[in-house]
Amino acid sequence: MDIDEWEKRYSMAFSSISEILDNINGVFVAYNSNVDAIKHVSEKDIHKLISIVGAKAVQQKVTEYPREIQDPVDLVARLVIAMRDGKAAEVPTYTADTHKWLMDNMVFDKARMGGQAGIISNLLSNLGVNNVITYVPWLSKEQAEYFVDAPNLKYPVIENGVLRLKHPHDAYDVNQLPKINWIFEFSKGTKVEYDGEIFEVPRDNRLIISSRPPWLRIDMSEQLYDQIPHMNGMIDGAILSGYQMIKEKYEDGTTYHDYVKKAVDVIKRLKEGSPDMRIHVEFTSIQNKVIRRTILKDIVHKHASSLGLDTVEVANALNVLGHEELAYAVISKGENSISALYEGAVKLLCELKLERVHIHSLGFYICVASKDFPLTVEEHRDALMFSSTLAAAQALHGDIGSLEEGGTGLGVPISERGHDDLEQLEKYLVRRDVCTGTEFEDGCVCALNHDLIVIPTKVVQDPVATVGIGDTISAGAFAAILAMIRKKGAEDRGS
Ligand code: 8BR
Ligand code: GLC
Repeated sequence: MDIDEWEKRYSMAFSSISEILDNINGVFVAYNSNVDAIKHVSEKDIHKLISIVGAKAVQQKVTEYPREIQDPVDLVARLVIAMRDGKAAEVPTYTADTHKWLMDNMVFDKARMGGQAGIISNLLSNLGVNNVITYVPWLSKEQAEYFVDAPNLKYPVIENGVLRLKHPHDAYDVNQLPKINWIFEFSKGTKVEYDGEIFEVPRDNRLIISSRPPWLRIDMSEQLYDQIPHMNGMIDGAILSGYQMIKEKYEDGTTYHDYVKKAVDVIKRLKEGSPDMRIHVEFTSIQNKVIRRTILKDIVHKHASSLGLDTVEVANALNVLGHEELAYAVISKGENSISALYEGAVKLLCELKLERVHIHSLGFYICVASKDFPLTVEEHRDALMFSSTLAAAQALHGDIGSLEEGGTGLGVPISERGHDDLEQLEKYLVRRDVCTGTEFEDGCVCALNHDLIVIPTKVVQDPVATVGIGDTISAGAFAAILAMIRKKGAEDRGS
């Protein structure tokens, strides 16, 4: 299908999903909201940071590839790596000294709602979803201020043993401290030179320094856990994220096993009495491989229905699931990377017993879905086009204040490069007899064991920021899916 035809489909998909979004009763969103301190890193900034900590020390640390920020050299080294590769990454820091050092040596440009759950909650609320029940275990006063002031955004509290839904502004804990992450955004073309090394940033992206204070727990009070079934009638699905914060061991003797069990129990409770409840897990960059593997094998496997991730995250996931070669092929720059991405998506779908895997990349999305999912490939495709439109709006404005503003993404052209990249996948699939070229053309493939949906996406030339676009894509598509399932359910009951 040529780009003009795709553009037409995009408009139709956006308006048809917009019309039915309010079919959704509600969505539960947990666990991670935080404050993002965003700094756009210029050439001057990166050279200043390198000179403060010393170019030789940075070079040494770049080869060691720190997976945790213990001191400023670790931080600058990970920033140099992220800028060199143009890849997104999130690295934890367990010491408050990192934030202090950054405050002493940098000035952030702006502070915004951060955390996958925080960003998604505000997005769904702004899109007008009837009930967005957001939950963060560490709701501080400062954090609460970053939630949009809208009546459809609600926070669960227990009063006299009864579940009540209040706005986060009326539900925070006065004694709770905020979690503040640093986001370093960098732009394509930025030149970096140090200790004999020289490179140019290959694409816009960001590095996240994620603060992990000792009180951070992916958790829920017993009382709230008991009351979850009272929420179920109000929601069609849940979007869960933040599991990356689970630690192997805690100072009080508990371990990741305790928190994984709690996480799974919450999902089971959400599904109690609502077997059709759909659970989307938004994956992210997880440095600790034990935790990464556990999240996939013990939380996502069998419990989640849908998984959203970017290409680096696909490689990371495949890596801990024992598919090192495929993981390597996914991140390689060669022409096989797109077919490896597809094969990786199928592996995740089957091995993790999911209904749907949505991979987003710059220029195209690939989604694989189980054959018994209650939507057609065309409907899946509408969900993807809806989400790509939102992503473009977010890249344009930095935020999406309303469904109407989301629609401004329609004005962003579809990436020709993304459209061309898909040809590699087409050749691969046709060669393997997975589909014919004609079937691939419109992005809807009904393969033997799964459905495959691929779309070229809209890409903004100079994005305001890239942080949070992945969340917008996954949440937008998942909301569209929930709306279509609801609509179908209503039609089936009517007929
Ligand atoms: P993560 O935050 O999960 O890494 O996802 C980022 C996603 O944002 C990418 O997969 C890509 O699809 C999208 N994106 C980026 Br990065 N830059 C974009 C741009 N300029 N326009 C539209 N989408 C973009
Ligand atoms: C992660 C980060 C958070 C950021 C978000 C964007 O959750 O911890 O700081 O806002 O990703 O996707």
